[in-house]
Amino acid sequence: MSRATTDACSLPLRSRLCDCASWKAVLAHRQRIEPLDLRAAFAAEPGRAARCTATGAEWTLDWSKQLMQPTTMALLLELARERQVPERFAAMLAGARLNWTEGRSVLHTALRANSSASITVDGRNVMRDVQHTLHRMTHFSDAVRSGAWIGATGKRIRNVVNIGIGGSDLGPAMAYQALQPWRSPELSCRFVSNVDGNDLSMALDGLDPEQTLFIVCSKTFTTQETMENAGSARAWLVSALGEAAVSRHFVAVSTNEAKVRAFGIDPSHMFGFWDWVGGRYSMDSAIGLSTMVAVGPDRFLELLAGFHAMDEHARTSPLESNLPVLMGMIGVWNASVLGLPALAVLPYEQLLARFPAYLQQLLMESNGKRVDDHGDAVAWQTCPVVFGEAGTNGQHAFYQMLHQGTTVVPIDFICFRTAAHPLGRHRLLLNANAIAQAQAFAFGQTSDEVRAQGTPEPLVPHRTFPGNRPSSFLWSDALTPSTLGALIALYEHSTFVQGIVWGINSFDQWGVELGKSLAVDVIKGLEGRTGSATHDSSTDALIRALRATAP
Ligand code: G6Q
Repeated sequence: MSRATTDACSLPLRSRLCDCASWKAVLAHRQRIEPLDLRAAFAAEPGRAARCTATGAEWTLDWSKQLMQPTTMALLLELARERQVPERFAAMLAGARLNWTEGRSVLHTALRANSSASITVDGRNVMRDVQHTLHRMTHFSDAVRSGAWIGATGKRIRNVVNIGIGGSDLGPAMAYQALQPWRSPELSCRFVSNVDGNDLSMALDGLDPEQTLFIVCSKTFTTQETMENAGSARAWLVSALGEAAVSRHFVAVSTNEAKVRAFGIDPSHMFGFWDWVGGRYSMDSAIGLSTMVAVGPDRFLELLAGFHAMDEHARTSPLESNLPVLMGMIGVWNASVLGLPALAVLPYEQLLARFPAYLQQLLMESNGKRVDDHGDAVAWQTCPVVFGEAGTNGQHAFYQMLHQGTTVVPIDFICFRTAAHPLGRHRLLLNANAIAQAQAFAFGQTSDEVRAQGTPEPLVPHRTFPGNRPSSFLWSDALTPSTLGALIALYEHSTFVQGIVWGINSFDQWGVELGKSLAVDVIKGLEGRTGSATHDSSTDALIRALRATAP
């Protein structure tokens, strides 16, 4: 995206999408090009794959199998321009308060910016704070990895338990799995998030308290699940090693020093971040401490460099070859113009098995919104339902529906040319499956082709594949800390692009609040502290049924 000044945006109010000439042009275009047929599109344009392939930050995107005609993307990019996507992106990088419903800047890009950069929020250069925290994380990680940091009884730390939830869990848990080839064999990490005690019990199973370090990750340090888990973990440790051991076995990642201190963690063992880092955009902040301990500071810096490479690609590339813009506009086309309700993310890489879950939060918490900046209900579909599974497991589970079901589900395939493991033909077979699946989704198999195979007539409809199921194919040479960072930033920024086009705030999450606040009263009910019915009849009946002690 070209450089622009923050002045180009008048925050927070934007024009309504439905008033944009380019949006009307996109809708009119859609009417003209129905029905969309990928076999015909490929036959008519031999260079389609080359035209619809772009590269940046070690990633290549082939979007030729999207349901688009040769002129479609140009119209979508015109829409991106009219919505001021490049200007808004520049404003975000510069610290504008794009998260206007919470009055916050959106500066996760500062977490991986060059140390020499100057990014100012309220007159303070945040890069100094970022570098200071990175330095402290490095020092601490080195100490744990080398054995210089010892537990209360003098033993080395062998197990790290990350306690957090949502943005304070999904990123580190995903990255720990993705970066297994780089993790220290001397240390293992476990992740606890659910308030269900089974989660903590399973994580603690077999651990030696003397060799276990807990990292309590909570921006607010008030989150119910995390505080309950941290309290129980603390009790587990204290029962084995005594109260004095807490300071050697607990550290915190938070913005809330007072609460961290009250929990009994020395603030010198607290790693800070800032209100301009949203939870689901925080795995490259101190929330990534478990990642750094596992893979070491050098690999963590490579991860950050990968994020930054994609930030730079997004900032400097023309829209026509800008991966986050292309992916963002493909998502707008599929969800809001074609009305397709879901997105399947299919990493053909077992190390990315947790990536779909990570993306569910990133995309659905960011853009699962129904009102625009004006407070008006939007008249188009915003965020799709995101789901996925590592290939090839998904093929033997839900692909049947993707191929022949009544709902068309767009797909993102993610692949790597090489594997970190040395196992024979496994990678070749894996990638062959990914390529063939993309082919099958796009082109299907006509009933005439099925007949020509000698299929009995009654079976022909059952063995026919409609095709025209759109997909993008994202690939890189190898999964490394750097390509992982770039991949995450790619989805962060394509999510951003969509939010800007839709005119919604991608950075708040008010939709998670109601259930939390209602739970306060339900807890009282389950504890038997409310007498008469105060809820609807269903809620009251459920409280009576699930009360810990029968009334
Ligand atoms: C993410 C959300 C949310 C948050 C969790 C944990 O963008 O804000 O998922 O990360 O609710 O919050 P704490 O880190 O404050 O415990």
